[in-house]
Amino acid sequence: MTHPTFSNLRIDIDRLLGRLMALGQDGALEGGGVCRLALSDTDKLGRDRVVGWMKELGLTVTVDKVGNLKGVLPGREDLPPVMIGSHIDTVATGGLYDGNLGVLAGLEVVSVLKDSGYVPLRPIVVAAFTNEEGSRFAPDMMGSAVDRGSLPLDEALAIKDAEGFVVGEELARIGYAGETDPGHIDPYCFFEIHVEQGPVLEEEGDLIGAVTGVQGISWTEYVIEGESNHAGTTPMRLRHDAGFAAAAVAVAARKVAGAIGDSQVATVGVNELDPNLVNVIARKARMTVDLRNIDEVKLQQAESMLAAEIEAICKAEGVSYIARKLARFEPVMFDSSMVDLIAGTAKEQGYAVRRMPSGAGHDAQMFAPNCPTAMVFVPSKGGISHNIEEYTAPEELQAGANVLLQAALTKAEE
Ligand code: HGY
Ligand code: MN
Ligand code: MN
Ligand code: MN
Repeated sequence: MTHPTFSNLRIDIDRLLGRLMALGQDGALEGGGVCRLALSDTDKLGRDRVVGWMKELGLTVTVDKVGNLKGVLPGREDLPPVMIGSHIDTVATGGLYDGNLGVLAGLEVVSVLKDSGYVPLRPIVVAAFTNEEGSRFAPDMMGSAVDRGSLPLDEALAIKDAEGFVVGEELARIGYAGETDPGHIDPYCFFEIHVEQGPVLEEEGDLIGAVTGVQGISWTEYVIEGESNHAGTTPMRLRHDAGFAAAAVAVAARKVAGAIGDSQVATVGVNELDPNLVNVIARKARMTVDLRNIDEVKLQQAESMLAAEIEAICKAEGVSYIARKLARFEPVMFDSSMVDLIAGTAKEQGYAVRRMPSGAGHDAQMFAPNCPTAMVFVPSKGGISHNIEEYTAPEELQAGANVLLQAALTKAEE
């Protein structure tokens, strides 16, 4: 499986940890963790730092029109490159590893090549995609979706956050409205290493996940309009309570997940009431529902079941609602030969490996329809992520990055 010329190469875990901790300073939260929302001032700090490292490594750096960063290390021949990518934006209660590991492990691969003097046949590209999280600007995976053509650039640049800030203007404000056309590099193949963000590897005692595919994602925002009124004087029969309707929708989403079963998940992550006062019946509720399933047909079933529930809830309460689709990605399966490569490389290095789907969305899912794509998972302590307690042990990071190194160099010699 591995090539004699590079099978002895290994990553430097102290250097990788050093970069992870340094990047974790950009948007560091008081009690630990990181808040580096896409296109915020802290995202700029992180971008500046990563671009600095790319330049130190002698990479040719490009910033495209949606702010995707790419650093190119030439190969022996000018062939379609092996791309290693992920994201450095985080959710507001983010950890040190989600996304960041994927970009910094890519830089670590480049550092190992620089140290060893080994030049692979194909160029290596390290990419950091804009707004993978989608917490501030929906949809998620925005930069990689634009890069792969599944989201039009102009549409992305016009998207607003809840406060009315616009993607294109925020990119310019932080100095990352690049000149290059997104998607200017079509990779030979794509790798993403990522923390699992779930409990499976830890519970099963496996060290490496050879990811088989990524769940489909359906994000919908509901703005429910009722009638504000006095909490004490308004008889129950006369209420049009947007807050109650929103709560009933959350219960319905949970019910739908139970009815569909298997890998179906449903989350109400946003639920804002207006005027949000103890003695006022809410006139308005803005909420979101995140539905996911690895099976597209079941995901569609979940969407239509929930739609029927919401229609009935709002009718019964005498409130109106507007639904707005924030994101919709179909499930993807990764190229089986790439999954085999990850599993085989991990086994060769003596790591317990399991094939598994990803519950979280990833930039890799945007590349899967275009080119052979693989993901390497490493365990998340307690299955925790999107939480400041997110943690993966150094030896686990080291194992995952070494599997990435060997797998990426194997492809770079094809
Ligand atoms: O929502 C997700 O799964 C990813 O973290 N954007
Ligand atoms: Mn991520
Ligand atoms: Mn995430
Ligand atoms: Mn990802």
